[in-house]
Amino acid sequence: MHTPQGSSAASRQGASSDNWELLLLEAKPFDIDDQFSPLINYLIWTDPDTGSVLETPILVSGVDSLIDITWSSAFPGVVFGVRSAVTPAPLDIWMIDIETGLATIAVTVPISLKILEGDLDFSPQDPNVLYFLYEYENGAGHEGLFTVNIASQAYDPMGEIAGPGKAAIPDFSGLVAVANGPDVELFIWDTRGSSSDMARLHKVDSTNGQIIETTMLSYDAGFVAWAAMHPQSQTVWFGDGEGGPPGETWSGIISPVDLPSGALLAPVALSGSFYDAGSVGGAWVLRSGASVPTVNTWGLVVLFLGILTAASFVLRRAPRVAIAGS
Ligand SMILES: [Ca+2]
Ligand SMILES: [Ca+2]
Repeated sequence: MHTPQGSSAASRQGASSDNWELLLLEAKPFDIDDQFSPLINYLIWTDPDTGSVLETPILVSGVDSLIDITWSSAFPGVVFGVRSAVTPAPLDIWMIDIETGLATIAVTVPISLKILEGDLDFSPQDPNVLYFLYEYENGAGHEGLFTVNIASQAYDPMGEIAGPGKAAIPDFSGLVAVANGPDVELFIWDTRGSSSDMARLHKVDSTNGQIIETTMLSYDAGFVAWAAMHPQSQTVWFGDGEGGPPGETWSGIISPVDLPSGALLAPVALSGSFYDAGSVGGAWVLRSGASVPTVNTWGLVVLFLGILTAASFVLRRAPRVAIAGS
């Protein structure tokens, strides 16, 4: 169990009245110019109203240098994360226990990239399907997208994000997957929207990574490190790493915005000693003690029944095959 820390019972109650809580990921020591040194990660339950730490930060073990986290209703009790990679190597999707911080590999994706930063989000239509937006060369504008199904391990590389509205040297960061009828639309920030440092918000086709629509924002989004939608309020929060040119200290601002306009609502500064580097990842997590069958659980049941059916079919067929061959 966690020890309440740094906030009043009243604000704790207010922040968690619907059981959706904001879990941030910090990476220490974070230096924008030297991101390939090993980073120590912490999971931090955060009050979005005040920006304060709610409970004792949880040290992540089993992996280092995680750059983002996200949560799925199919896998209660854990968040999924990816780490930066100094040398191209198959990319592991990690599963991190939200109570203990212990990380284990969920899926290894057959992609070899030098990954700097990124953001994750699960599909609102299929809680097994994970989208990953990745930046794989510092400042060179090479940023791509892939999906992986955590249950089946099916992998779909979409390659680079492309289309009208893309900046000459884009810096894509911050990803949320939003339902639009049966479809999924991806919203992605481009923090190099113009020479005046204003950001762009792209709506992207979730099937091919093509930009559908671009909105020029009227504010400096800083260095967007992550974005995550509150499932009930539909408000999207993003973590603003820094407000100035690369190399500045991360400011640690979290901001709610309206979609699809991208309008900025009321930014909140993270506070407390654990936020000296801001947040590199963030997720809204449903913390509930209720034991509810999940899609993943039912998927395993269906798989088991399928194996039994197939086995009985093969056993019934076997004698006839032997007779036919003799
Ligand atoms: Ca990130
Ligand atoms: Ca995200």
